[in-house]
Amino acid sequence: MKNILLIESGARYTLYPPIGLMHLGAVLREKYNVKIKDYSGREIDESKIKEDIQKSEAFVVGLRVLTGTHIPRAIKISEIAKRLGKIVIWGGPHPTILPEQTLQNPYIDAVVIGEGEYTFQKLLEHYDGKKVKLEGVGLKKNGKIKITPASKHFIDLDKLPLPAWDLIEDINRYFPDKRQNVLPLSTTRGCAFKCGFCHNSNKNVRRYLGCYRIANPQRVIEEYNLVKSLIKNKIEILDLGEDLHLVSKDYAKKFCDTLDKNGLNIKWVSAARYQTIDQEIIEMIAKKGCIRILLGIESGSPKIQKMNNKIIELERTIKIAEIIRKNKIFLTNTYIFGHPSESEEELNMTLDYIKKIPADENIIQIYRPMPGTPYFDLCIERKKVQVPNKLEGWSGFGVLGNDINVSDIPTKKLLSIYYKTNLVEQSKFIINQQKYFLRNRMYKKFLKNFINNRFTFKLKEFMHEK
Ligand code: B12
Repeated sequence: MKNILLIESGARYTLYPPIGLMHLGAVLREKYNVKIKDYSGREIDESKIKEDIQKSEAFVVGLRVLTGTHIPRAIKISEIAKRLGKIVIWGGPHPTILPEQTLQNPYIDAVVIGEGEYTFQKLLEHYDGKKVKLEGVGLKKNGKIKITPASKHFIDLDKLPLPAWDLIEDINRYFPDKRQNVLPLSTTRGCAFKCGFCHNSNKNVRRYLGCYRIANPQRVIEEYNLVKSLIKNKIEILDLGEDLHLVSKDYAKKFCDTLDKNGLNIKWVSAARYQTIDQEIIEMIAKKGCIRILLGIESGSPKIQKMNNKIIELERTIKIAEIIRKNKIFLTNTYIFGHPSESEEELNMTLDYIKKIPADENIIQIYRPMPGTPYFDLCIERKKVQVPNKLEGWSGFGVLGNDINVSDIPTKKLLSIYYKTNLVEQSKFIINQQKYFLRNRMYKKFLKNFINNRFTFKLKEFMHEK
């Protein structure tokens, strides 16, 4: 069996398990010796990378890459791999959206567009000298870039092997606390909705990743048991805060019943839309361990909501938010300030909304143009962003401190409202969170949060990128 090395280029200040690579590794290990390296949460060190690649004796080095801070790191790793004579293949959100431009980089031989479980296998067989039909990939042939059509191979999440948690090195670093660790799980693919700002609305994502799917909740139990058996500390919370977890009442019921049937009494965090939940669901999930839910509101202006493809009915939303809090589920609402074409009057509607809808936490972000989304096209049309003509040009996208004002609100005003509102909201949140830690005698968490809260995190990220 030949060796392959999968690398999570990651971001300097975000340590997160390489879920996408573990999903791939689980399938590929049937035919290859797979190694996974995760450089997230640390500075990249060129000599260490060189050593890792050499030691792996891999014929292919595959990287998972997001738009933004991942890019310069992934280019550096690819350059090192290429110098060592490896075949370099990129996958993940960025090359999925921009396969051609990614391939213009001299250190990248091929890209996988969208889900990789099936198409990557075929690509590896191709590089292994076999004659195969390539689908869902881009590659260079005689110096020319070729993009193949999408694969028709349907990926049934319930038929996939469990993610290869055993292939990651030093698994315990993702679970550092003795008792209070969070296990992130990915049980969905695609999205049932099509929001203007979201990656899931991209045509390549929809075509090459396919429709919305959610795995049978029984797999959550199996994955939890697997990770539990591999780590030395305890898991306290399951994090299902992916793009869209609680998609329907049927699924919510199935999820809760599965936890029950397996006798798993554990806390969990979810993500949904106001449209997909109601009183019955909330009361049910609260009883079965849901402690926090993330819901997007984004804007208080009916015009912007329509543009977002996310209509929020004010009266119903307030009622739902109240029910969530009454059931002691920590409610996080998210908002975007400065949508494309947003006016000051529309932003003021959002500020009013924030005051009306109860929440334990309001996460407010300035709109950040991300490539391939419907809004990105709108920003180009309105001449608000310049499309980078090289892969390197995407390094600052989505990164704090590189904000581009694409709204109709004067920049000074937008930033001042954004920082002022955030200062109030984040302070309220940190105080609430600290109170919660003290109340529950989580002193270590209290101290850690004191040193490492969102303010200091963002400050570090900002200083690093400057
Ligand atoms: C968990 C998560 C986070 C975590 C961890 C980040 C991380 N390392 O992924 C946190 C909270 C930190 C985060 C932050 C951000 N995130 Co985020 N996040 C996610 C989320 C919800 C799940 C990721 C995941 O595990 N997916 C499950 C796995 C199975 O999917 P996958 O990784 O895509 O892998 C599959 C394929 O892509 C492919 N593949 C992947 N890698 C490779 C490699 C090779 C070699 C091959 C062949 C194939 C391949 O095969 C895999 C299996 O089919 C996704 C949404 C999503 N559904 O993916 C957004 C997402 C990745 N995030 C996104 C964004 C925008 C951000 C932020 C910029 C948000 C912000 N405004 O701050 C930051 C940037 C963080 C950073 N600098 O790293 C976008 C990315 C868009 C883009 N163009 O890159 C996504 C897609 C959300 C969205 N719907 O728009 N995020």
